[in-house]
Amino acid sequence: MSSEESKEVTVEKKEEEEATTSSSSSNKKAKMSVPEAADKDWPEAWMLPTEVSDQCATNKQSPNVPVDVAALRKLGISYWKMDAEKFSYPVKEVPWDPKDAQDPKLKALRDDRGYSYADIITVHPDHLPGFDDKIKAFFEEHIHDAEEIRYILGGSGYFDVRNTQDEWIRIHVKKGDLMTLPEGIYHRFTCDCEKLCHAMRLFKGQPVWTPFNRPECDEHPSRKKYVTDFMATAEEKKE
Ligand code: KMT
Ligand code: NI
Repeated sequence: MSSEESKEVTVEKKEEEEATTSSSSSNKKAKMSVPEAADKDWPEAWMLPTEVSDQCATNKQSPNVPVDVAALRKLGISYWKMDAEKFSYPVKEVPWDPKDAQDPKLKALRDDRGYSYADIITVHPDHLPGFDDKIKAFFEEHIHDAEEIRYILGGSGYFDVRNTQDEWIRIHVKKGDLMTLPEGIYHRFTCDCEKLCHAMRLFKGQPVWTPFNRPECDEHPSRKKYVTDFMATAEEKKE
């Protein structure tokens, strides 16, 4: 079974099913995890050149060096395709209250993964106070001590992540993309040339957005955890 298929199976263990003696179907209801998107639906990703002069430009190498979904998964990235067309969202709401539960897939994903907090912001000169400074801060290479979860409701942008060779991968996120970056991964964000990114930020528990910039964060426990969880295994798999 491919890793993609295995992600789509129910998470309830067989033993738990066997332990259910009652024939009542409600007792047997399996807890479903919301399946990640098929590889073909993931955002486009490519290698950046070592030097980038305009952070908002695509900055593809010539010829382009695409990065496949397997490589993104290995770095600990997850991705769900959402229906952002069907539901309406405010330009800004901090925190966001999903009135009548709204999108059932989003609700299921939040319940499933414990994303109890959500807010909505719009990265645009007219909607984000201190746009220029914020954009600079987003583009500083950093980590967080928690997962970074972003659902793009409109517009687009680039998340750059470091691969195990410490090279930059650029991921082009657009409307309908819900992507998670694992705790401790080196990353940065920038708008693309459209300079508009309407996004929901999700979090488990009380949100902490503090970035820890490189290189000061090299010894941070979250960085060490990331290295153990994702870089060591990637090295081992190469052997
Ligand atoms: C981040 O972490 O860089 C951001 O929150 C950017 C705005 S959300 C797309
Ligand atoms: Ni970040």
